[in-house]
Amino acid sequence: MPDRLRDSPLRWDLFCRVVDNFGDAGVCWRLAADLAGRGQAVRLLIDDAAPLAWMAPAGAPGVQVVSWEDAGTEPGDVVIEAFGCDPPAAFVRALSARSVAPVWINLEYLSAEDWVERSHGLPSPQPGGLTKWFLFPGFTARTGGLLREPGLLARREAFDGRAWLTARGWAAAPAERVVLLFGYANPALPALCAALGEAPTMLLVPPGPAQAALAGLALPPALRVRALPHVSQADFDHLLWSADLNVVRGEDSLVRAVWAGAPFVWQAYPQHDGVHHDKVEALLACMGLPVPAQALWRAWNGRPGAAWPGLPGAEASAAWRQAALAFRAAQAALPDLTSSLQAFVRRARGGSVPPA
Ligand code: TRH
Repeated sequence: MPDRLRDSPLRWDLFCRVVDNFGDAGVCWRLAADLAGRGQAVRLLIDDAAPLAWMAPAGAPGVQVVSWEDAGTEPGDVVIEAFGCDPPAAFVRALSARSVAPVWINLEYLSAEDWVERSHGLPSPQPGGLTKWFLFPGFTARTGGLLREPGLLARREAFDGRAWLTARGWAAAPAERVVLLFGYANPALPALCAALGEAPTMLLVPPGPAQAALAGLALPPALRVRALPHVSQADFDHLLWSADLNVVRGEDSLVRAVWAGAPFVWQAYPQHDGVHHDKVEALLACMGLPVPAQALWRAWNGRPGAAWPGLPGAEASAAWRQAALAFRAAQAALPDLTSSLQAFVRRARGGSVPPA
């Protein structure tokens, strides 16, 4: 393909359906803004734009937020449906009416499980002679990688968390460690609070089940809870960069905790059949965490039979910090998700991906 064609900006239609929580909007907004930051023209078609009011109050140049009703029937060059959200039927019919069919991608959920590598890049034939491609984010070179905007790690490196917290009016005392708690409802919360209260701690808690539950708990004197308002995604990153320990959940905050480079505990989105425990084990298997940190992850995720282990001691904590930095470095050495998507689209438009 001539370079001129390969490098010209494309029009991307990114469909997002907000199912629950904030991850659907959060992942899609980050991808939309990252694509636009790389010169692409993006329509983010979202069925409930309400979370964007606090997540991205300033919007982003190059991203147009559109409701599903206004999707129209003139698709761009690339159509991404996030998490199998099924774009409107009239829009899908219009895909095959274009002289060059758009590249149609289903961007799937993040998981470290083995099957992701096998499923990444698989085509699925669709009516009208179209192909839908299944692309997966992930933690290995045989997946699409993680969202990582250009310059992110340099910005993180130059960031002074304590100064930022003070400027926001959330200053930590010099002796206090800073912990961010973003989680689902969790019966282990009292045990975590007791463990955190063994040393001076400022616990930053965004709105949600943890914030609500903490209001009714008797807390140890050394544990100071700060209930936060919703902040923008950029400031959510700043919170993660300011903390000595991050407790995160879902998909997007997991990825951002990786880039923060501090020890973190991940709570998987709980599923009734318990499959989230497999996701936790798969991620643990590639993170190289010391055993006490692994035990904490399992207990925080309510793994059957996992007794509450307390927080890792000094030696394990130091090993945990090293492991967090090593994992970040390993992930940063892989292509980021947006670059992977762009490379895939270039290959698809050039006819060099395997046919369905
Ligand atoms: O909200 P989540 O639990 O979202 C989840 C997961 O994505 C899960 O896999 C999916 O199945 C479910 O949604 C439907 O956690 P997550 O993924 O970390 O998304 C939170 C987003 O909210 C993230 O982009 C950060 C953003 N955020 C802010 O920007 N500001 C805030 O103040 C807070 C609390 C969050």
